[in-house]
Amino acid sequence: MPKECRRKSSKDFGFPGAVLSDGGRVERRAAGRSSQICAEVFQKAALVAAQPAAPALMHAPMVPQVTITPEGGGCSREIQQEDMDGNGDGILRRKLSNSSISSTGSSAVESEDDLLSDTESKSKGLVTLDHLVNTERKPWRKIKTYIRWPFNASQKKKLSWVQLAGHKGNFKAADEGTILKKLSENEMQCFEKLRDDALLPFVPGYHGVVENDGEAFLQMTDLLANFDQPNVMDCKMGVRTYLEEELVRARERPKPREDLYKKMVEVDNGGPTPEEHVQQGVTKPRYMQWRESMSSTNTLGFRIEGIKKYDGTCRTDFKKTRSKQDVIQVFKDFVEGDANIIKSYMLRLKEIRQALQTSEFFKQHEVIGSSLLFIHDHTGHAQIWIIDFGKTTALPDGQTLSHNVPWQEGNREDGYLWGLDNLILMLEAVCNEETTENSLTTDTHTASDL
Ligand code: I3P
Repeated sequence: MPKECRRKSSKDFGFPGAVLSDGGRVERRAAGRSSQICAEVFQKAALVAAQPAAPALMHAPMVPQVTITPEGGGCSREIQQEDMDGNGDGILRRKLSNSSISSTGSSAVESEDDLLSDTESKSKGLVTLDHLVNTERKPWRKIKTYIRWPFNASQKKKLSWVQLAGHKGNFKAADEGTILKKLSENEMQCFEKLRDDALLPFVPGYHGVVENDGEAFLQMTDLLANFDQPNVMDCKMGVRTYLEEELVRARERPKPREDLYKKMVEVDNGGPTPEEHVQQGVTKPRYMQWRESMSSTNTLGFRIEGIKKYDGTCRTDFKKTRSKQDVIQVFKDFVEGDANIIKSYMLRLKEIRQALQTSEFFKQHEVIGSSLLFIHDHTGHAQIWIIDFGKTTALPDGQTLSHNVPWQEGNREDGYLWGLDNLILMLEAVCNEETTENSLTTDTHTASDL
């Protein structure tokens, strides 16, 4: 193993425990407060216990394509499922049935923000970020990850931030080496459970819940703190980016959103259906499914959300980055051809995969909308973290997911492992200049090969 790889272990980072260190403003909340939400989530669906299976081939579309058309006008909703074995001929169509999943109200989404427009969300008083710079020049609006951005040694005191994905206004500056993320009951529960899990070395250090300006936040380790002019990439994992219950909600109470319609049209005017063009709105799951099909989410089980380079340049224009070649090219650009960085990333991904296989948390949760955050700098330091658990939800007691079988509504599978295997194969392709698109599509790697 190259030295460069060996020294980039998770031990490079501290993982503080539960003790809070935020002076008088710190206040721990009783974990019991949030148990109600999960209890309700547990009741929502009859799950199909998935059988372990080898990951699908790279070229096999894994996720059923779900089309939800607006209510009214008698439009039907259909699932079109292509089978996993890559034949491409296993088209299955079935009507979504409300009986396949029950809707019991409260959810991991915690509010109806999933159905609200940006404006509506903002009106709910989301906090704004201290020290956020140049926000008006950022080309993106919805971002998921804020991270502190150390420009150079002499400017270490001066805070700046990177916003790569997620909800604007969800983060705040905090004590040295930490950041505050707006409290999500769901995410808090995940971090609490992760304290004793095999995934602990791969998730941001969690310092508990703090109150700031009357709002509750999760205090977490600043993942960029130990890097010098880092490069950062956010990859959203899984074949599905919305919760099953979001489908149910949209079906029962469709709420076409104009902001999502506009985002869709901006990328592809042909995206909306004629009906959606007329109403100038699309539902949230419809938008999410469209995003999944335009990007590599459906076909590879992950997608690139955003990249911030050491020189300050940002890219979030990956909505149509779908093919293997395109994804590989983005990775090549990201590491600027540095094979050692790629090797470090591959090693870390394999460590993550190993941990996922032994993780009780992973077995027992549907992991939706979580990302892998890639960070490296010019010193060769490279790390990957599992982040964003806002839509990661626990399964009912005794039920587990395999994370590498196709999703069908009701089984809650997320395709996380399948996507991770594809991601590892992509990085191997980047490492190996000789690897071609053709060899990737005929690759028959399985999890045990990795
Ligand atoms: C957003 C992205 C986010 C999602 C957000 C979408 O689309 O899919 O993951 O937030 O929904 O608008 P895009 O990447 O094209 O900007 P959640 O994951 O929290 O659902 P929102 O508009 O309801 O916040």
